[in-house]
Amino acid sequence: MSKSIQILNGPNLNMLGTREPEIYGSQTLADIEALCRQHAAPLGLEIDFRQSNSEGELVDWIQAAHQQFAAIILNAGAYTHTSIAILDALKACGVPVIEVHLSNIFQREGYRHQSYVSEAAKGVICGFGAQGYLLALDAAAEL
Ligand code: CA2
Repeated sequence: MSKSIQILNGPNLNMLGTREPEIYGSQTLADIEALCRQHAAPLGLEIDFRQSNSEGELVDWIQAAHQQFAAIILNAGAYTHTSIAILDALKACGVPVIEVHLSNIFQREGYRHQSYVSEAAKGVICGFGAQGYLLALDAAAEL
């Protein structure tokens, strides 16, 4: 039976490909989802790929991940730097979390250097653009 991985994307990531390609690349979120599906299949992984601009909806999905998913790959967008609610949900859900960012958040503004998600994450991948999601799938396959 193949294992299922939940890939969650936070606010504004639905806008990828429309602006700031020098920071986030030119691929859309749909392009990234297609790449993830292609990459996951030979690893024997199924994926559930979602995006929300709402903090509460992300918390709901994380709460529901318990006993459904082998891992969560999370790009929480700007909530990374602000959301104790997402951190609490991640800590409680009992599912290993891999944090992903398209950009290298440590090369950017100071307010992006802090991640609340990292406290609950098994590992963090940032700065590799869309490739970071694929690296996270490789890591999830090893968990
Ligand atoms: O680098 C990442 O993946 C981020 O999680 C992306 C977030 C940012 O707030 C984090 O600090 C780092 C923002 C995603 C917004 O993406 C847009 C793309 C195009 C147009 C508008 C927003």
